[in-house]
Formats: sequence, C-alpha cells, structure tokens
Amino acid sequence: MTENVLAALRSQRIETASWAYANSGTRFKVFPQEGVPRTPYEKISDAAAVHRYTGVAPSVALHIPWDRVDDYADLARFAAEQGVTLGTINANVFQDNDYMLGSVTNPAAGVRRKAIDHLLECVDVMDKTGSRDLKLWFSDGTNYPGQDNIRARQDRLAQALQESYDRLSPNQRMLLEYKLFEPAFYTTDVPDWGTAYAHCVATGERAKVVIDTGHHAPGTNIEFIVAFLLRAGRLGGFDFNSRFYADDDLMVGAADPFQLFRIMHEIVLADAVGPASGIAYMLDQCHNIEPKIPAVIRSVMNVQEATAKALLVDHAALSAAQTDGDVLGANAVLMDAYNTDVRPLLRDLREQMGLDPDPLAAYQRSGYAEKIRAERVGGEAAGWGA
Ligand code: AFD
Ligand code: MN
Repeated sequence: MTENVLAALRSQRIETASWAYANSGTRFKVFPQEGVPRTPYEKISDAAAVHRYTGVAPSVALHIPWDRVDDYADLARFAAEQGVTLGTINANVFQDNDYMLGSVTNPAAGVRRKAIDHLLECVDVMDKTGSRDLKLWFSDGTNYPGQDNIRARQDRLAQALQESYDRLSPNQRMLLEYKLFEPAFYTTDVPDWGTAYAHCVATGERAKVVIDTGHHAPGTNIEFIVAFLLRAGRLGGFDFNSRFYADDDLMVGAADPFQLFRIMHEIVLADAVGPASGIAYMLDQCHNIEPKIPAVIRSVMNVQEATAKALLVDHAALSAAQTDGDVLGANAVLMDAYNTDVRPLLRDLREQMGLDPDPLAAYQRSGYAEKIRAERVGGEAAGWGA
C-alpha cells in the first residue's frame, strides 16, 4: 500500500501560476512586497524555486499579456535552464478598456472581434511555448436586468469559443473556466459548471471544464461536480485556491482541507492523480498579505497532504460498506483516511526524491528570499495590470 501511495505522490504534477509571484491585492489596496519579480523571467525563477524544494511543481502557467515577451522560445529555453517548463496559457480579455460591457459577448461586433483576436494570439503563443492548454476565463456579464439579451450573449460566446477552438492544433486543448459572479453582478456569461460543460460539449471533444475551487456559491458540493465531469470525460483541470466567502484566492487547503480531501478522493477513485489523466492541476492564487513563494510552497504541500490522505482510503472496505448500505461504516472508512497524519509519509517521499523533508524550512534557509530582495531593486514590480 505505502509503495503505491508513494508512487502516486511522486507522479503528481502541480502547476503554479506566474501571477502568484507578482504583487496582488483587492480592489481596495495592493500591498507591494519586496523582491517581487519585474519580468516573466523573474517569475519563472521564483516558480523554479518552488519546484526545487517541492519536486512536484515543474511547470508555470503564463498569463497574456501580463507575461508577453518578444521571444517565447527564449523564455522557454530560460525556463528549461531553471528546471521548469511553460504551462497553460491564460487569456486576458478582462482588463482592456474596450471590454467594459464584455469581451466575446459584447454587444459591439468590433469589440468581440478584438477579443477573439486576443484568444487567437494566445494560441499563437502556445505554438511557440509548446503549451497544451488554452485557458479561458471570461469576466463577461451584466450588472442590471435589461442591460443585454441573455441568449444573444450565449450565441456570441459560442461563436467565439468555436472560432478559437478551430484554431487549435490536434494536440492542444481549450479549458473553459466558470465563475458564479464578479466583476459582473447580475448575470455572468459563464457562471457555473453546467454552462461551461454545455459549451464544451457543443464546441468539441478537446474543450474541457476548469474548476476553480473559489468560483462557487457558498456550500456548493464541488466534489459532485468533479465526479460528474470525470465521468463525462470533460474535467480539464483545476484552479486550486481556497475561500471563506467569495473568490478569495487564498492558499488551497487553508480554509477547508476536508473539502480538498473530498475532491482528491474523487480523483483517486478515478485513478486520475498523475499526468496521464490529462487533468491540469493548477494553483490560481493571489498572495496579498503573505510572502509569495513560501505561500505557494505551502499550497503545494497542502495539495500533497490531501492527495496522500485520499490515497489511503481503503477502497475495498468502502465499496463493501456502500454495497451493504452500511452508512456509518462507509463514512468511517473515509474519515479514517482523512484523520491520518500523512506528514511523516510525505517526509519519507521527499527524502526518497532527494529533497529536504521540510520544503518550507529548506526554502527559508536557502537565502533565495534575501537574494531576490537585494537584487530586485528598481524597475517596475510585476502586478495584475489592473
Ligand atoms: C482571476 C479569475 C479566474 C482566472 C484567473 C487567471 O477569477 O480565476 O483563472 O484570474 O486569469 O482570478
Ligand atoms: Mn481561476
């Protein structure tokens, strides 16, 4: 059992987000931090530090235009030298002034064309970085009843998805992300998993849904969505983070580790922990008040702990109890795994991988934080571009 668990944990790949290393905040204030990257290259250096100490974060997601460079092949070469690869390409059609009334669903055809052209530019970037996934999140929506035609916006969305999907190569995928609300407050054009799923099915077989764990109404049973999309073959990936109230983008596992365990239990049941599953396990977080690189390391460790606990579930005993209608027995099987302290197991895993058993302490001792604070003086710290 232990060997299988360790093998599955060794196979895990968690992609970190370039923007997690940059300055971020809320609409009220961005508290800048010292040593923050100023360029995509410096973001990649920080992502490489996370991988160096965790061993399971070998790729970094980019966000265009925040991470736009003149030579993506050079950026990819730099990443490789740092020990990481360029991952998912995230489109950004939520910050240009033209997008006030929406991007791909805007009532003005010229704005829609501009937005779709950006999606196509992102695919051009994918061709240069060798990325598999185009990640689409649309802030599009309306703030007032009557503002726009709800069905017409769905038609516009479908057209934009189809045009950008048709631009993809056979080895590339479209990942469509949903979010209940914000920045739109009355309707959001991709508000829930059902809308995303329906558009993915209509668009093509390589269109899949991204579950951002902070994008649901409070109390939503996210593991049900995971199970449904797994069964339908439409789970493209996760944007892991955690929330107490809204899209808080806090460290994954920090608010509700039990929910993260239940999500990973569905993943383990489907034997989908490793990269062969095709599921992209990304962190989509913003570290507004905590040091960024340690927060990302902690987040990776939280995903590992939830996964390790899920891997300890005795599936034979669970299935037998379920078949017998033994409610308490089945629940106890799951809780036994969840209540297991897996930190010794993860320390063993890291030692087997030639890593320090405590990635956070190793990072703190490395002097990397002091180095980047000393070096990254001047220039313009990277941020949200908001
Ligand atoms: C914002 C959105 C969404 C998206 C991310 C990167 O809420 O989660 O995935 O930006 O574009 O957090
Ligand atoms: Mn997200």
